Amino acid sequence: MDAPSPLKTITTADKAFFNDRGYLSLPSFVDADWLERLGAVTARIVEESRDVTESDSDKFDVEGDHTAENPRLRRLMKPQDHDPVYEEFARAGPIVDLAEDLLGPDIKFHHGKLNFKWADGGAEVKWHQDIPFWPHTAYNVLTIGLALADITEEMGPMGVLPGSHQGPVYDHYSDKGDWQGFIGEDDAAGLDLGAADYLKGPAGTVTVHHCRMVHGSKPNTHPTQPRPFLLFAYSAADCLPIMPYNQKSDMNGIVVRGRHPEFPDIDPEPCRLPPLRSGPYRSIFASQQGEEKS
Ligand SMILES: O=C(O)CCC(=O)C(=O)O
Repeated sequence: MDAPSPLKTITTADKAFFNDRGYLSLPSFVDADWLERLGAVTARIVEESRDVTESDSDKFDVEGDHTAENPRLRRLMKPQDHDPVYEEFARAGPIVDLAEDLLGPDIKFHHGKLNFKWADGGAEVKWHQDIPFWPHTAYNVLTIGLALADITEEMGPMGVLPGSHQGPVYDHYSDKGDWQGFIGEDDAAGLDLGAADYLKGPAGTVTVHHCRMVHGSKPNTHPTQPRPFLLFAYSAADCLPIMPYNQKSDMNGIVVRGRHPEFPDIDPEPCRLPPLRSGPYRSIFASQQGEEKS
């Protein structure tokens, strides 16, 4: 008889897959009760966005043609600060057990976002890795995504390049030395983008990607359905952010599982630092599209 799994949410084969390929896609991971609660809050947030006329740096990132009659959200920033249901999910939802299975017993929260990618053209996310945006002392960092609605091929599902977390950390600066927030053409030409796995699935599907994973997504071409994808990043607690947080949040750096470590984990391989920000925070959508201000 097989020994009982020491893991709470996944099989040892899932964990081996994550270690080898750098990602997971877990259909039906989140139950109907959580989906209903998160869906109700999200519907309320969309209603609230009707009063918004332009993006701000704290809550709403909207497309240029967002209006009260036709809301077009790109992102709700730091959802954990804007409603207790998102906060409860980030602090104590089933994804924290999943983070523990992959990172170990002591876990720190890093940041959260809800990427809407609106219907009928919602923006692409160019190929990038996460860690150059928020370097840590080591690479035991991952992001967990939850599909709040069914995500089909035409809705711009997140694509991951299997195994790329074991490759280099790419430069996310332009040839002129400006921060661009995506992997430049020359490096991208060397990637086998045809091997990308696009993580589709019914509402409740959870994805995990390692902080060095090369990933991105195409525009949402569905005529009517946005693609609400809730993302929370966690690290092993001894893996510490090197730069200031991109956004101030009540949950920045809190230990959501286990305890604060005695010593940091320090990986000898450095990651080029992003620039120190002097203006308001801009989302990845704004920075990749070269918008002056979000
Ligand atoms: O929303 C997506 O498809 C990708 C999200 C992502 O890579 C990011 O927000 O950093």
